[in-house]
Amino acid sequence: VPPVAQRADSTNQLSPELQLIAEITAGLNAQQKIISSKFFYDSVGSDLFDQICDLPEYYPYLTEMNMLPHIASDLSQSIVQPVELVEFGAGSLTKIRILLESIKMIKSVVPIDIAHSHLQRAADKLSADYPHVNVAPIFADFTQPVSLQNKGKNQDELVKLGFFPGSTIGNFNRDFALTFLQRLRKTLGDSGMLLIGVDTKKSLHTLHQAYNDSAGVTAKFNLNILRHVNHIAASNFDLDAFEHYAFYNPHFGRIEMHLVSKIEQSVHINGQSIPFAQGETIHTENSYKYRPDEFIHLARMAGWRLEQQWMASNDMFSVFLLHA
Ligand code: AVJ
Repeated sequence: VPPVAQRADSTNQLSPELQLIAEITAGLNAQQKIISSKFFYDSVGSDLFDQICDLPEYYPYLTEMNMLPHIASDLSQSIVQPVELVEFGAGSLTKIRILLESIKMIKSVVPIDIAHSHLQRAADKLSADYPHVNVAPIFADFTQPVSLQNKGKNQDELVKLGFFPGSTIGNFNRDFALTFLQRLRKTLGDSGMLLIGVDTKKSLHTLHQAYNDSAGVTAKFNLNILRHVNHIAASNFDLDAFEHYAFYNPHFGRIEMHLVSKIEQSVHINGQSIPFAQGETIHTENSYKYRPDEFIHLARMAGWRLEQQWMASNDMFSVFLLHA
C-alpha cells in the first residue's frame, strides 16, 4: 500500500479507512504530536471508559448520573410533545435509560457512536428492554456532520431532543465547540432542544485525581489508543515504551492527557518512520472545564437560548437545557 497523502485537504478523496490513517499520520508529523481522542473508542476503549466511570475519583460520571433522575423528572413535566432523543457519543446507553424511565414523550432514540460493535450490542439491549421505543443507532464519528434523514420512525413529526452528556464537549477546543454547537442547532432544527452536560472548573486536586486514578484505569485507557492505532494503521507502537501523563492546564482551563515516550525510538506507520525523542509526548486528549457563564456565552454565540440549568449541590458538574 503506498503511503497515504498527508495534506489535510487531500484526505477527503480517500476511502474512510485511508482517511483515518491519513489523519493519524498527519497528527504524528506535527510539531506537537497528536492523536485525536476519538481513537480511544474501539470496543476495548469503550469498555475501559465504562471502567473509568466506576472509579470513585472520576466524579463527572457519578455526579451527572446522580443529577439525571431529577433532571428527567423536570423534563417529563416540560416536554409535552412526542420527541426523538438523539445522543452524540452514546457509548453504553446507560444515561438514555434514566431519561426513558421518566420522559414518556420519548418515542424514538437515535444513539450515535463511533464504536460500532459496542453500540450495536447496547442498542439491541435497549430495544429489548423498551419495546415501545423506536431505537435507530447510527455508527458514525459525530465530530463529522451526521445526517439524521430517514433515521427514526415518523421522525418528521417528532421534535428533536439532542443529548450530549458527560462533558464530551470538553474534548473540543473553543472554536470547534462553537462550530459543533452551531451544527447541532441546524441538525436538531428550529423546534430542537439540547440537553448538555458540562464539567465545571474546580479544585486542582479534584481535577488531577479524576485523570490520575489510583487503580491505573485511566492510564490503561490512554495507552489503549496506541493499540487501536496499531490495529487501524498496522503501525508498531510498543505500549510498554510510553507512559500516561495527565495534568490540569489552568491557562487553557483544561485537562491535557499525553503519552510520554520513555525512550528514544522510532515507530513505523503508513510507510513512514516517526522519530520520538526520550520524553517527547503525543497529545491524546483535552478535557475543557467551563464556568457556567462561560458555557452559556458559548451556547448563545452558537444560536441557542438557555431554557433551564442544573448545578450539582457541590458545584462539581452542570447540565443545561437549550432551546433553538
Ligand atoms: C468522555 C471526554 C468526557 O474528558 O473526562 C475520561 C474522557 N478521559 N478520563 C473526559 C476521559 C480520561 C472524558 N469524556
